[in-house]
Amino acid sequence: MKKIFITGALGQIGSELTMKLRNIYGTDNVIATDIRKNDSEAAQSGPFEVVDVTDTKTMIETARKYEADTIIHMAALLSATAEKNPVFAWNLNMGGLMNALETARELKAQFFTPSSIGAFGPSTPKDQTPQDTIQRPTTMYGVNKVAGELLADYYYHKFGVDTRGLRFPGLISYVTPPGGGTTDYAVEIYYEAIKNGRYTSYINKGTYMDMMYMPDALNAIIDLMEADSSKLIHRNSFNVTAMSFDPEEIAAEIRKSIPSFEISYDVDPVRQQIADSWPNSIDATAAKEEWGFKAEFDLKKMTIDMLEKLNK
Ligand code: AKB
Repeated sequence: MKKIFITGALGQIGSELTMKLRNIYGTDNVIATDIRKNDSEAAQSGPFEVVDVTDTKTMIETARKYEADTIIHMAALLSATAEKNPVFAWNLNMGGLMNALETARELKAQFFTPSSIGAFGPSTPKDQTPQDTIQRPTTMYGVNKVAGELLADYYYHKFGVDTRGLRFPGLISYVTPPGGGTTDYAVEIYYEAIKNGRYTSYINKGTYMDMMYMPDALNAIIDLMEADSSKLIHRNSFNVTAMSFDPEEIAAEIRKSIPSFEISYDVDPVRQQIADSWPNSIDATAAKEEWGFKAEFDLKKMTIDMLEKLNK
């Protein structure tokens, strides 16, 4: 049985991933860690340790204590927060990643960390962005993600660490809200639709970005980690996506369930500029071919599920 050590386990992805992994691999085999403990299920339902990812010694010692054979490194600042404090973002995102990779090397563990559509930039082809293409991002988050993809490749080639990764689009979930991302509007809109019947979007109409529903994102992580290593050509990091829409399209979909729903705009120049530098839609063919990536939820199915779950 695996022994999985997760950083950022109380974050947007980590909190749901921890619970799903505990269901599959057993509660005691999934060690959740984060910078602080809270009352969430992920923190309370099984092993939990306070770990600051910039502290190399504590990370390695804690992972060793549990004899971890898999490191899932989720702790990171998202795009909009990173833009507000780029030096801190570099130190946390790159320092944390380096420590997590070193932990995997020391323990001879398998390794996963997410990249993002943020690893692309204004000179990247915008539509059906290929797996292998120009990556010259103009945000600190994007710089971190490109460097992270390369660093994970380096650890595979140089030290034989079994590193794997996905370029995630915006992730939508009704469980733990995201914080500090550019794609967060696509989560907030559902909460506001239920609460107030209206939403003021900080992203302008006509701005298309890739998105995915959290259950598909969690399955993608697990499927990639379980995939036959010899079939992986790309490893770090695969384009994955389930849908691409702009604020008007998601609003129209919500209106099918809440006909009076209204959207208005108060564009945030910082997050709009980030969104404008990212692709409209990415091509996930490599992920489909190399390890069978598949997404179950499109915009319609996700909207029905989100509204139903948030209504409860
Ligand atoms: C963000 O908006 O920063 C993230 C991402 C797409 O990586 N959701």
